[in-house]
Amino acid sequence: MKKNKISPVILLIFFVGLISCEDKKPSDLTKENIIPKPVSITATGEYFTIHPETEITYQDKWTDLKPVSEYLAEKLRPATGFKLEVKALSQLPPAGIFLEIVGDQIVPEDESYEIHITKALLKLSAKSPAGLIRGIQTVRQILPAQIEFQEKQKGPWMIATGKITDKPEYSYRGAMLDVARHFFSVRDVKRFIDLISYYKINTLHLHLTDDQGWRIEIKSWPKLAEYGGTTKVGGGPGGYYTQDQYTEIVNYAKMVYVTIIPEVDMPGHTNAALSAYGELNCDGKARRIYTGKDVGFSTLCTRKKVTCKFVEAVIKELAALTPGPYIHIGGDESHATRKEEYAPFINQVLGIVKAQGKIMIGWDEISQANIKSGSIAQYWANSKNAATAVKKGAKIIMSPARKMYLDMKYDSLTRIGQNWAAYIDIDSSYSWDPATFATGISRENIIGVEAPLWTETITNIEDIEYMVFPRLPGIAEIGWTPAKNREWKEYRERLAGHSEHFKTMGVNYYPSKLIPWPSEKK
Ligand code: TNX
Repeated sequence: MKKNKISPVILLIFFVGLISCEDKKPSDLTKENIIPKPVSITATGEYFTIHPETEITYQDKWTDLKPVSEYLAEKLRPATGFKLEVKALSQLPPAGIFLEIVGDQIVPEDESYEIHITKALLKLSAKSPAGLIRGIQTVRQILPAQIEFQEKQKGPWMIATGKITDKPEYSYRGAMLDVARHFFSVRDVKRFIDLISYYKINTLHLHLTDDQGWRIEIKSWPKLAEYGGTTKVGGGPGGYYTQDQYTEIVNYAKMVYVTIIPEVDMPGHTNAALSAYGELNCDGKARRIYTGKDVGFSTLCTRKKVTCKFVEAVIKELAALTPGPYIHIGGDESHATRKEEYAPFINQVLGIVKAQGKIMIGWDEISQANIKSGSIAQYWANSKNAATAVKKGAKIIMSPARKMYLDMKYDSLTRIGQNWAAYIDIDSSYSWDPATFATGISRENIIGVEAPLWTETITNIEDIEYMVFPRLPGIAEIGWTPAKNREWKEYRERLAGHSEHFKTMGVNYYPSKLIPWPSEKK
């Protein structure tokens, strides 16, 4: 009798078929597209899987880890559809996801972290909750991009095994949003925080006042917001944050260890205040509300007593709303201020900020004043100013306009934005080193980098995203990854891999031709 034998060839085809029909399994952790690039990654060639029964546990002796663990669970629940229970434990579990603080005490400013991934356990260790939050962003990036969808997806949810060790180069990694030229809702600002924190940005500077609008309620000077906040560039309704709404933003940012820095720009860029209170003008007459785009025409009357009272009241209320260490006082483009009055005014403001227990930040022009160690100058245009600030002992935030300004067009065809500093495509935005950029400013003088988004031409969150992405991930990497570990050609590939994440997060991004996006985006 002839046996019914299956030919080995058919068997082989069957198995190959089986393998290729299987979902793609990650096996090499070093191949993941992580931005900013971590310090070191080693791969062990297997994979960890998040299951319906996976629990997120944390060391029970640190109550601060509960909200951090909940944050991770909330990020993973929608797409997985799993329960992902969060529990405190006294010791390392055999399986699941575990968050721990290494050492006997929390070191709040230390953002380093380690992720140890084995088949059964994903262990995230750091010296602070902030470090754990940064590590969580890495975990999100090494999961399939579908994890960012808000509806349940098929999965599976696998992560390649191995170890990631990471820490930031600069302690200050910021983004700035101008909510004065156009006003953006609390919801928009929260979305902005979600997106920047995904790339380990840890500071959000809000440009709260300018000629076109005053956007923060000041209870002792109520017309600032009520009148000064009525409109915006181009006219139409403006808006402002009540102190409660502002606190909502501060608390939302705190959850992801992002510090909010409020900026009230003075003595220039103050037409909104000058329209709300006539007495702040030297001639005592209230200015008309302004809806244009010019700069440099307005000034507080710096020699009046009432101006000093105004500054004191505003800084006092702002400081009370600000758990972070910094208050930004602007100080840029004060072309309408008498030259001999500018520096004494900034000196006075510095005293007021200090009296509130805060550190003063100002744009690089403040180097003309008696700033000393403890103050921070934000370099945007004039490297001589910044170098002077360094000589006076101040630290520097690097925001050179021709590299960092997110309102600059990508190229001449960009529909929105400006081009006075440069056209900035992704290569130019990425390929530079803050520590060697300007003479007189070296690594030890720099606390970090910040990318400002001015909004004269930007009116809604879709346009914000279009200007911010995909430049911001590169800027975040400049702040996080040492210059010697960064290389444009390699970065370009990694960024291409992030288009998946942009899509699942619903980010409206500019598909620069310089990036080898996966084919459908070309
Ligand atoms: C310069 S940067 C400004 C802003 C404008 C921006 C537009 C700085 C300190 N001042 O007032 O919005 O250019 O790109």
